[in-house]
Amino acid sequence: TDLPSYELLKTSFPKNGVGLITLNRPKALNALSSPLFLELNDALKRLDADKSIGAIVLTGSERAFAAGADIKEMKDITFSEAYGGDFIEMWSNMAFQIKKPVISAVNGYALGGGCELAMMADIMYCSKGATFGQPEIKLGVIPGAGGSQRLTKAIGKSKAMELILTGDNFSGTQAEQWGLAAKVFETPEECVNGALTLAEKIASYSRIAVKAGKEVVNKSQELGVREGVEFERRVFHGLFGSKDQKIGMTAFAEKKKPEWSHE
Ligand code: CO8
Repeated sequence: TDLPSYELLKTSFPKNGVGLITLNRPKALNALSSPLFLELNDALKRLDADKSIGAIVLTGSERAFAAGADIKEMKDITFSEAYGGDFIEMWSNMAFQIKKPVISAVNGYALGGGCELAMMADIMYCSKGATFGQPEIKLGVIPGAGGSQRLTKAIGKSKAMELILTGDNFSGTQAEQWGLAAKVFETPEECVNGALTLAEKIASYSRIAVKAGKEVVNKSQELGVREGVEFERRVFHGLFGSKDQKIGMTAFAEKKKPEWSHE
């Protein structure tokens, strides 16, 4: 596995089949500038295409996952520039183009676009002391990278409305209680380790089955139950054309450990 070296990201491969991306713009608390997003999208795309990788972990520092979109970069843009240039559109790549599971490990501030980026991941882990929020209302705007949709789907309308219209922060403990995060950890280090362990487990399964699992769960966010169940069944049927379905079920019947072909 070979990634180019980035200016605003660190990348590493700390466990089997796992790519770790660490946002690395410490002086601006990982504020999400366009150059940072170009690098993030490049790294995600390369890891997604890399056959040796089964899952991706995205994290920041102990102090900040990301303190939001870069306010200084966007403060002077006009409507024409925003609309004409599809401002923010490329921020959605992680949610809509990456097929491998992405796990966000959130420590410190995850505000505005930082909270939205964390929510774009397939699974979120956080530490108790993480600080989440959608403070855009305080800047005279609203969430622009999916916050109003993903937060509402995750925690319900009344609470999401309250948070988005007040700009109030909430903690990692609350994020887990409300179901926004799948797990909460005592410390930032445990949070990142927990995410890496989870990623390694996912990467140990058939890539093709994991890809299908991600696809069908995500469809549940868009389809009604009946259409969703029908979609799931089609994908399930399709897996009987994969080598790994034969490998997995044969190994079970023979009481062996499956050796996945990922095909
Ligand atoms: N943009 C640009 N610079 C930032 C940002 C940001 N979002 N957040 C922090 N910084 C910079 C500060 O300006 C400061 O720089 P400098 O040293 O040059 O003055 C440096 O980071 C350190 O920050 P502070 O000195 O403020 O650190 P504190 O510990 O005092 O405070 C806070 C930390 C509370 C996190 C504070 O920095 C803060 O309130 N930041 C802004 C949070 C915010 O409002 N975020 C939402 C931004 S709007 C947004 O995200 C819209 C989303 C639209 C789409 C996004 C797509 C993903």
